[in-house]
Amino acid sequence: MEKTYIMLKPDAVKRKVVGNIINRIENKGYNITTIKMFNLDEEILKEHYSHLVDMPFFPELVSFMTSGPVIGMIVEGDDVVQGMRNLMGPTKWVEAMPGTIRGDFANNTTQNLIHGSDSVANAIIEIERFFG
Ligand code: DAT
Ligand code: MG
Repeated sequence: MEKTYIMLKPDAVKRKVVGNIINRIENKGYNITTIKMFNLDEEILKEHYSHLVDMPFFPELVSFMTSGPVIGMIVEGDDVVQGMRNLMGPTKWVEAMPGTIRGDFANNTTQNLIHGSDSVANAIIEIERFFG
């Protein structure tokens, strides 16, 4: 069964929409097999967002992602990597259609509520990074 790494970001926790987002994942029929709440630091974010460290918004991204706890999950299902990306909606909130998580809740590109692995290969790396 395919696995993906999902992380509910600090805004999802602060806004109390964790239950709503988990409902969507469960309603879709995916299985949450592991879940934990924890805090990120700059070191792990430089790894996790290594493709973005040179972007002008990286300091803002670190500041946001360390502003409160996140909820990390392993989610399993057929084609779950692409399926979760579909449920999330695209990175930019303004491009995310209503009905998607980002489309329904985000009004800012950095504070977009949820992370999901973008490929099966990255899912394996991210699950190892956050769950060891
Ligand atoms: P995704 O989270 O959809 O996989 P990504 O990996 O390109 O997108 O970027 C990781 C996070 O960085 C993204 O969820 C929010 C932030 N980010 C990306 N591009 C941004 C931008 N142009 N301005 C502000 N924040 C951005
Ligand atoms: Mg990404």
